[in-house]
Amino acid sequence: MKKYILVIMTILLLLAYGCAQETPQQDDVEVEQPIDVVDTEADNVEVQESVVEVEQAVGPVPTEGTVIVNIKGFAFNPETITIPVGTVVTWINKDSAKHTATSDEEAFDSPLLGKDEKFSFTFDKPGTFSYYCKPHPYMLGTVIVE
Ligand SMILES: [Cu+2]
Repeated sequence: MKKYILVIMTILLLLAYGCAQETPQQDDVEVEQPIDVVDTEADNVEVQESVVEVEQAVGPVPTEGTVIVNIKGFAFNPETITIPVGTVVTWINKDSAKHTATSDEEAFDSPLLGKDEKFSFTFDKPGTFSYYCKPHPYMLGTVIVE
């Protein structure tokens, strides 16, 4: 019987390990779940189901889409974008000068972005979001979320 438990434990460890490799962000969840169901063969089946569930849960992060706004020549490009709710906007600074993307209404605020640095924000509410660059307040942009 002890041998049997050892075999199951080994299988579980392998499962947990394989899972952890695919989804490194969710280590805790996957490793903890199998541990309290080690007793019988029936439980072994349960464990495999729960591993599958976890994989589904951490599958592709919801990406309705990503829109890139380049910061170049002291301007946001494109200056105005219209996106559906749930879209991720990523600003990429292409200038050697440092810039920010800072919401007028404090909905979002990037750190100072150096050259080729990025900042992403998910727009999960509809509305019109005006923003500017802190060091260069004449740099203006608008995100319209529908
Ligand atoms: Cu700027």
